[in-house]
Amino acid sequence: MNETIEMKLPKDFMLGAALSAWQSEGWTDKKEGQDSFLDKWYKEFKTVWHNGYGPAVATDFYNRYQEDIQHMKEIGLTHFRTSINWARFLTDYENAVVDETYAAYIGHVIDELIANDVEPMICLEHYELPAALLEQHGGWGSRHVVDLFVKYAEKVFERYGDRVKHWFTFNEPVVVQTRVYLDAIRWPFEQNTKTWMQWNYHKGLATAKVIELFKSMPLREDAKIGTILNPEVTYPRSSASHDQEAARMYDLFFNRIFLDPAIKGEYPKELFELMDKHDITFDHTEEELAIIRENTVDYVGINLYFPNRVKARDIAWNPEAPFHPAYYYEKFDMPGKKMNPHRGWEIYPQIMFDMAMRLKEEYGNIEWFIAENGMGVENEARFKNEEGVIQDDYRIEFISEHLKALVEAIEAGANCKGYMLWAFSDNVSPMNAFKNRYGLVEINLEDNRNRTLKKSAYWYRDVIKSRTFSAPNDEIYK
Ligand code: BGP
Repeated sequence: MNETIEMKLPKDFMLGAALSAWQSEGWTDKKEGQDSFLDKWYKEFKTVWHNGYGPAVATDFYNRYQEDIQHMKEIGLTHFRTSINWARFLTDYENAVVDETYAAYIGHVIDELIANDVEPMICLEHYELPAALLEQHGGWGSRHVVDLFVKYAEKVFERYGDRVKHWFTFNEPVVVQTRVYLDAIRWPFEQNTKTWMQWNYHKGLATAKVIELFKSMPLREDAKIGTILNPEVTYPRSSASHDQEAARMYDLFFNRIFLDPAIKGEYPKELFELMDKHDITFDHTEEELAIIRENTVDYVGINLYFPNRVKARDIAWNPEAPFHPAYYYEKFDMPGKKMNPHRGWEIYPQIMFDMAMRLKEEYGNIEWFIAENGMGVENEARFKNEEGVIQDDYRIEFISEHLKALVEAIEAGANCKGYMLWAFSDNVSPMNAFKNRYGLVEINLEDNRNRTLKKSAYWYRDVIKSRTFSAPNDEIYK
């Protein structure tokens, strides 16, 4: 047994949980032509979706949000983060014609949250790019799609800007194009590094343009806007300079490409040099770069689950292959690392502390919070007790270790304002669907998707109430 230590959380520290629209709501009332990129991928290439589950029903949040919000209230979540499904919010993307049925549903969800003392946090895109815009314009490869996103954002702010305080442009904007165009491991399996880079840039530009719009609109006075990023804390294999360089390159291509424009308003100069060298420079104008410079975020949400470990390449990059940033690094499989075997992710709470110090030292100690962290575990039903409650002590340990590292970072001066667990309830992941369960609340697929709180939900409730928790004391983060 580990020795434990009592930890105290700051008084106003946000303690909530997250979900997204497409991973929870299901397709009730969805109209023809309202597929998102994820819906389309599910329809076109179902074989890769675990046991055939996907966004079609998801957790049926659309029909069951009242019940779910009662559970949020029972747990005492201070905040709930989700997204609005762009593909469903409009019936005509070019002219931003609002789907009144879907918009009314979103309005009800927001009102119900507020009435139950759960502050909503709303993200404008959690991979819900309309499939029609992918087909007609190449998705985020198109400058026109950036403008359509701004039009959509305007409609959203008009409807809910009086009630919602926390706004975000994207969730993990690097992910879709990295899986699709860079690594080509997801439908439609089209490798194109330049397209990857263009998507990265247009999402950065879209964030700045939406912020510009946000500042011009009459919203709640205390309304704030940010973006939710997933920079990976990247550790080099060794202290040798070639390994250090590999980590620095990874960081430039995957982390700084979003962190720098969002927070500092500019791209690293070196990134432009590298893009030129490899002929993948994104199309841009000086005017657009000025918009990025002048419209930085109020705060950032950071999704952080696992460390990234790299080393210098042992084998030279295949000169015939299209350029990939892996030209500069290889993944490093560290012997002895602690694993969550279900998700295949390393467990290393030090990432919380190290990310916090980085934001403090390199990004002006901007306000931020953990927008996602959590543990996906397969076949959790085996951990049920006689009352049918999943005894997810592993999740409680995971959260406490990570929260402890965060509290220690705050004591060391980090400007971290909260922690959102992924996820409020079990939900559908891209491809893995319901395989790995993340929720405080179980969704029982064998029994009409009924909800049951897990042990972690009661534990989290007590943490939120008492603002204290006990954590293993075998590591001190510094
Ligand atoms: C994040 C996403 C979430 C969620 C989570 C869990 O990257 O923002 O939408 O899915 O990861 O990961 P996975 O679904 O791959 O298990």
